[in-house]
Amino acid sequence: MYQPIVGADSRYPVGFEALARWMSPTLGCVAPAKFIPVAERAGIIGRITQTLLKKALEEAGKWPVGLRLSFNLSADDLTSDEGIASIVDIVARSAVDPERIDFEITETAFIQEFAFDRVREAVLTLRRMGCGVSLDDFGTGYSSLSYLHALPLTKIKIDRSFVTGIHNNPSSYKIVKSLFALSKDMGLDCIVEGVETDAEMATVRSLGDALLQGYAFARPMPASQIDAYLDSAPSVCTEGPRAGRVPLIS
Ligand code: G
Ligand code: MN
Repeated sequence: MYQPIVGADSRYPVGFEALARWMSPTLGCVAPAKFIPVAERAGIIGRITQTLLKKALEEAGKWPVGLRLSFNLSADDLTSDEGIASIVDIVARSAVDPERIDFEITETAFIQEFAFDRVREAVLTLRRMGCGVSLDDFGTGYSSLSYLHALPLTKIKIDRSFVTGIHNNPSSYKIVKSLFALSKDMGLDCIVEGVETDAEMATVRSLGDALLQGYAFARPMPASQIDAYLDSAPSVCTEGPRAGRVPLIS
């Protein structure tokens, strides 16, 4: 599935995050939070990542060239030599410019201490290819700031736990406000995830011009619905290098 990420001011989609779903014949639709950890323990996450990344890049190749793809990586992808080599290979073979891709990583990638140097190397490799790297679920781990300090990241994604009810929760409000300032000072883009209601949207927008994602804009959708979504979404970006409508190039 693909969920749009939009500009706070324009609500213009700037890209989509690819989200894994497993349609099981017996269990129905299984959420990634359930099956990804199982796939990691079973040692098959590398193959799942490869399959999903190929599919996502194939789809992204049909989008207007101004739109980016965000893709979630798991700890194993970042800490095994084959994992990162296969990702580099898939990106290199795809028709999508690496500069249009953001890889999302979470702190769980660093749970084992020995993994830190490997993750750093992996992030550097992705950056050298021209890809962006975002720290996902920012603020929920034990040492988000250490990772922000030590890794060459390009974006942070503020976790939805700080966004839920932000309009009447002063500490959420102050945390998000401070994270906006922090990301700006560090030259990082900032994505606020999990924006579900108009009240949350209005409060987040009052804090600055970040990128937003959540049910308030669009739920994750199958690739087949993206064209229709782009036709109905705010389609004229008035600011920045993509001002004006970019035609589909499929
Ligand atoms: O960890 P990560 O941020 O990548 O997780 C994304 C998950 O959150 C996806 O499974 C997606 O379906 C879900 N999601 C996306 N938007 C919202 C939202 O506005 N509210 C909630 N509760 N979940 C969301
Ligand atoms: Mn994510």
